[in-house]
Amino acid sequence: MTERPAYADLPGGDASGVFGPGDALGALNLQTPTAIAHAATLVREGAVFSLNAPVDWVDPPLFSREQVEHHVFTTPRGNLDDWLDRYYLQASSQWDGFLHARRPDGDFHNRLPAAGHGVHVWAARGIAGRAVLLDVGAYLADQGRPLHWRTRAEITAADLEACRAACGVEQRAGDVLLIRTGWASEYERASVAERTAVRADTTGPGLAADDELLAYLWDWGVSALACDNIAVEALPLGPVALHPRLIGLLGVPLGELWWLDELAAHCARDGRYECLLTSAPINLRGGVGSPANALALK
Ligand code: UVW
Repeated sequence: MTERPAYADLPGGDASGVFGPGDALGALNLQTPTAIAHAATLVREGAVFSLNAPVDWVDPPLFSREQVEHHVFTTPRGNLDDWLDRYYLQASSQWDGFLHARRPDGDFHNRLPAAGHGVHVWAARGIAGRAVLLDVGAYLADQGRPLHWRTRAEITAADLEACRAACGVEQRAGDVLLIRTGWASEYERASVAERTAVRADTTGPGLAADDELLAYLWDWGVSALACDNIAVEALPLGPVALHPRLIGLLGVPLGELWWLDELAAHCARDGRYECLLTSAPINLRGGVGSPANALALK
């Protein structure tokens, strides 16, 4: 791979063409065989963590989605089979694909037509590599700046860097960055009334949508980013949102609503905030998003 330009050298923060004119993998290109082989060396105990909340976990569903319905039927040979009605692919732990958010100028990532994208492109290769877990919620609480899951707060590049340094974990190109805000833990504990209130008002903490944040992620070489909150970025959105720039301009897949608690607890216990991560996006031609199907291994 040719040398990747620094964020400051990307015109307008646009990574179009960096990985080639027809490329639909974006930052996933940084998950090179060398990076993946290194990530495999991080599996030392055989501990496996599912990072997937249940399909029907968010209840009532957000953003005018309807609740999934699971049906089971008996086949003519007497076996059981099942199907889902109203299975919104982005309703629980999921990836936003490159069709989910356009660039600020309305094009899709790398200026490809819609037909050039789709989660099937990612499914064909899979997502794998070293993941770094930053438990920013715990870190900021220790600093006397706790996040509240129903209050808007911006997590800055400086916060991420301070948390990373405190964890003693290095940056490597190709890393999948996992950011725990604590939102998912609070949602898991919430009453029906509190969950219903979330559907009406999704206000909550998330990443700041500014150039420092974009530069931090790009210059690190983050190949994908997943958080335990609703939309990665702070809600409600500010005047300039992160999605069009992270997905549309930089080509970084965004994971939302990931379940990171057991992994975070394990990292806190052994002091190792890195692991092997695998994720198998659904092989859906033209898919806009995908269930995460993500595992962390240590
Ligand atoms: C935004 O697009 C801001 O959020 P989501 O990915 O959850 O739809």
